[in-house]
Amino acid sequence: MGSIDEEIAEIEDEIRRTPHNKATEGHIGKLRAKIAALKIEKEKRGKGGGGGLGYAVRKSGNATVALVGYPSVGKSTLLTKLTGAESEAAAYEFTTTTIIPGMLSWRGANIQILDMPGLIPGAAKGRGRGREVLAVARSSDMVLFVIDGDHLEFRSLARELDGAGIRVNRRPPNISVTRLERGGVQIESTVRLTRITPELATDIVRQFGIHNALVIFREDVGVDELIDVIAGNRVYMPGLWVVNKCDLLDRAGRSSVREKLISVKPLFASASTGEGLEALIDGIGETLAFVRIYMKPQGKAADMAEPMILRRGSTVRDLLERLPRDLSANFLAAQVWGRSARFPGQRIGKDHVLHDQDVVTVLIRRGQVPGAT
Ligand SMILES: Nc1nc2c(ncn2[C@@H]2O[C@H](COP(=O)(O)OP(=O)(O)O)[C@@H](O)[C@H]2O)c(=O)[nH]1
Ligand SMILES: [Mg+2]
Repeated sequence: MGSIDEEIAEIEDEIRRTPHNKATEGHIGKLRAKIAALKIEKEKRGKGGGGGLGYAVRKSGNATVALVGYPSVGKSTLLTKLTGAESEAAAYEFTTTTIIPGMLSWRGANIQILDMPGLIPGAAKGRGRGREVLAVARSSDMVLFVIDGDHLEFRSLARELDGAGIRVNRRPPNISVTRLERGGVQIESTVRLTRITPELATDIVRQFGIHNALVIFREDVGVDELIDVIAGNRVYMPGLWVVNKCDLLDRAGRSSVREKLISVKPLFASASTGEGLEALIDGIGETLAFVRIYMKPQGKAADMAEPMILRRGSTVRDLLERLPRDLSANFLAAQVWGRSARFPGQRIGKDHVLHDQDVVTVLIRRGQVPGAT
């Protein structure tokens, strides 16, 4: 407990009491910015007590997926069915939260799945070890939301993650904020802004203690997006929704659930009967969007048997991180064949974005002897 928590609670209370309409929009926006600024302040002071990162879940495999859902929807049963991981055997404990990892293999990629204690409403505020669970979700690559026919409050589940700065299935807003020495807060935009006025944007920037800055909006976004950009500690990741226990739903039940969750297009599965699990695994793999990169040692044939697995959007730099150190340390350039190449064997640098099934040769500085691989 501290005065910052109290201050935040008071402002949240004020937001609840204020009727939401056009006339109060600006005021509420400023209050939300104030809360975001206070949370940053709290993190700075708290360090460790603030529920930030630092929970030692050992990530392994090519990507990590966090199972997120209310208690008893079948997360642990799903983990066992998907990965064969026995909860008891694989359990490891830190603080009072137990995170159980399992590993799934999908088209050559190893996907780590983390089973976690159920979230309860208020988790983002620290209820029910919620902060620890959210910290683990934050450091994952994807969220798998698990719900069942009795727990369809999917919006509140998503809101818990949102409160922890986890943005699921959203892109980082295209706004740049450049701090300046003087000149006040200047708001510019390359598109017409319909959801925020320059005056309100200025007020929000100032709430964060920034008094001189150039802010450029390159898309038509609102207060929340601006706050996200200034707060800066948001993470963006894909998510997928699965309605477990579909064996308990008859046809009418399923269509009513599908109707209610239309905005998140859930998959249906049953950890008990196994129905829908194959499709769920494909859904997870496709959502993670892997690319396979085949390595071709200079002057030799490419290794088409064991690709390097990266995430879509990865660059040569990301690839180098996964290769033996002597290759990255002596990197000169790379050559690429495949979809990302303008012509076969194109010479590329570290920022080049690789595509699925590209073939890559790493060229190293003269005089260096390449090691194994
Ligand atoms: N009918 C049915 N029951 C399930 C299914 N999956 C899990 N359960 C049951 O739901 C209860 C809670 O499951 P558990 O995996 O512990 O849920 P968790 O709290 O989300 O980890 C257990 O009694 C499971 O046997 C399913 O697909 N169908
Ligand atoms: Mg469980």
